[in-house]
Amino acid sequence: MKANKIIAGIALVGAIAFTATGCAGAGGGGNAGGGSGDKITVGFAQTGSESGWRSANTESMKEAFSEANGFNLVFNAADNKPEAQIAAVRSFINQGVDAIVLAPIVSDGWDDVLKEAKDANIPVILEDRTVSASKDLYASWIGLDFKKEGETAGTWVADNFGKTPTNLVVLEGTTGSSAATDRATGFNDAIKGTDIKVLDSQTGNFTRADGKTVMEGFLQKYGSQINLLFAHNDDMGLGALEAIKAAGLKPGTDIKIVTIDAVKDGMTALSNGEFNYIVECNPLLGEKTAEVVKKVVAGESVDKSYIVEDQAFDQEQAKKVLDSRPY
Ligand code: GYE
Repeated sequence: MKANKIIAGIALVGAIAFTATGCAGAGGGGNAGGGSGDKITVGFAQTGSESGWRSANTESMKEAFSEANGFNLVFNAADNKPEAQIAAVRSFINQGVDAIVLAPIVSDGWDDVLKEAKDANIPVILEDRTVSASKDLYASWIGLDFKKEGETAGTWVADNFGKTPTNLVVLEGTTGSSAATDRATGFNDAIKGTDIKVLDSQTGNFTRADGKTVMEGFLQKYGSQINLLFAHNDDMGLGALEAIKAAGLKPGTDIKIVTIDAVKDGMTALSNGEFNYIVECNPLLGEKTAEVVKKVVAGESVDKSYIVEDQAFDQEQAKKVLDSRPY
């Protein structure tokens, strides 16, 4: 499926636009095991439940991989512990599932277990984030262009604040995750050569609690020198909001805030003037992933990657679409 545009304001799961790249074979498969009649048994190794984005993603996956849709889903959430996630994938291999869907917490460290899956003839489909392992160790990736998301955020910041000296702090996502690494790269490229100075940049692990704690530290250290916050997701920005308010400053005014995801709480903060800009990251990947898994298991060819198109919102745009947001 090829599509280059997303219709603004769409509220339906089925209306997500994808761009697909590189055609690849099905990468193994065959309805080898699972022992559940003609249903496809899928082991899904989710990261954990760190954010609003993650909740929406899990829900979308569970809905798509339902029994009514012909699946028997074995769900695991690894609490953002990479070793636990590797163990979950290994256990799926031992159970002889028909396919494994993996939302990798971090990019590195997957080579061995992906080889084990391949040797067992169990196809692996990546969802959300990517891995650094060789592309022939997985059949397909359904995800997002994180670098472009970072670039979009950085370009907005550069356009609006790049010509006056501006002090920026950054709340990074999970260290070693492709989402955090690529968003940082895209953002840093976009603000290069501007008057924006990065005072500090630390991980808040994509969570509200850590976003708050790390922002408290930034405020203690730099106080009102901070003009701007870039948070790699809404949740860390929302945690930071609390820290900023507690410090007697006005979020969105005294400290401008740019985030990524566009989940309901983030979009509400944007509509209320407490955030200034959000780049969307669409979590509704379930339907497309289920479609790809079915094809791979049936031995049909699929593209090597399916990338969801994201939008971006300023405060006025957020007000217009807030009520129609599906997550
Ligand atoms: O932005 C964040 C979540 O990998 C795209 O993970 C995902 C990121 C998302 O925890 O909120």
